[in-house]
Amino acid sequence: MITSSLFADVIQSSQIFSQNTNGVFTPIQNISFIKDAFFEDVDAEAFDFDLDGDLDIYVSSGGNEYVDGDSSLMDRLYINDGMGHFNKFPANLPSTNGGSISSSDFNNDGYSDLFIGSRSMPGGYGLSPISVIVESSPDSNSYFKVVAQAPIGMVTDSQFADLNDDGIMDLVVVGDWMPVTILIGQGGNQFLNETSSFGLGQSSGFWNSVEIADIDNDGKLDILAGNSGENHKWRAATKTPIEIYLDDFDDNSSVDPIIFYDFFGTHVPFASRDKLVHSLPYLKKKFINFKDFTLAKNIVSLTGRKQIFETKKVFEMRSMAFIQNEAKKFTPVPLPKELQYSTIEDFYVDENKIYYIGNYSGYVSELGSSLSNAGGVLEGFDGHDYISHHFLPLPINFEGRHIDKVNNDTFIVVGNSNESYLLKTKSK
Ligand SMILES: [Ca+2]
Ligand SMILES: [Ca+2]
Ligand SMILES: [Ca+2]
Ligand SMILES: [Ca+2]
Repeated sequence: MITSSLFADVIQSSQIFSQNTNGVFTPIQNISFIKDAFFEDVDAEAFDFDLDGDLDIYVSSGGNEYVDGDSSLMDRLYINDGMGHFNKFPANLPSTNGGSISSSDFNNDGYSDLFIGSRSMPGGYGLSPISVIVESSPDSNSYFKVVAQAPIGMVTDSQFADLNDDGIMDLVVVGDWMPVTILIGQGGNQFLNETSSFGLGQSSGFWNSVEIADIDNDGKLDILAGNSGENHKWRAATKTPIEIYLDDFDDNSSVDPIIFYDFFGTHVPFASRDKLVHSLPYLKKKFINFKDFTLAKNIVSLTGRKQIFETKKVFEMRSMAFIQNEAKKFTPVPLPKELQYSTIEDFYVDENKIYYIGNYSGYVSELGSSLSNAGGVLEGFDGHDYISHHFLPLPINFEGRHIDKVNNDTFIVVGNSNESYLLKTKSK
């Protein structure tokens, strides 16, 4: 019988290794299926597409080398034959670029439906690609029907849950340069963006991961959101956000993202004079030397442009808990300091323990790497205090992307390369 865990399912079905009995963690050999499904910026979701009792797997594709609509970006659906063999299903699926997949039968017809979040537009960093909500109907010719689409943001993760406890599934979506976004289900295939009314209008961050759980055990669902953390060149606060300005500043028909951030109380461009002049040659005459350049305190004095096509802000760099209160608003609570040492890429909540994994080395070189905390376990966190924190026994530079429970005392951590680890909790 297939369990509810994708990882457990994949491992059992592929018979990759027998149960680990001695070591604390064991590297898993190169597993083509996991590699296929989980390389960076790509997500997979297990659900029973054909209602035959086993889990099938939907995989989103990605890669910045492809343009939108490229067949390499087409998502894939693998049907489980019940014996653990997965066969590619010949359906015409959306072509997304990275992002996040989540499933839930939100319209209650028995078939699991999907949110397919897209992360980026090739060649258009900062712009929001289209994400879609699709209704699954295996009996029809099209198999999947797009019921909603919107350029919601640069999506990295998502999760369905009934946040407001009205019996209808809701959806939480996070990503880069966007708030923790709340889409409240209205019944059928309708969702309404209620981010602001839930108090999250100013929650924009570089969110990597989201997990919904009742953190403080009061019966109302709360949100854990993994961000860049505080060990980062950039700082952000409500009054001093990081800003990205998106426009075709040199009129060559491509978008030029320009970032400003707060450097010890001064709003400064992130790119150096040389880099900016290289991408926007018309600035060369304006900023002949570096001293001229220090006078560029905002986008208007830098570019001379008063109307900007699109501006996005980040107010929060810390990984956070958002605790739902009686008034159906979320109160932001920064996670303890150990969880701010690095990016947080995934969470797993298990009774009163929050497992998390992190690290990220893919930033542009000016930002350096975030490789100070591969992961840990936070025990007894109630939205204020916690009982203990332990680091997971992972290599310090390991870049985990997914953590999941395999069985009672074993977790699997999948990395961004071929390396993955099994972690066994110590028996007491
Ligand atoms: Ca199935
Ligand atoms: Ca459905
Ligand atoms: Ca609901
Ligand atoms: Ca709660």
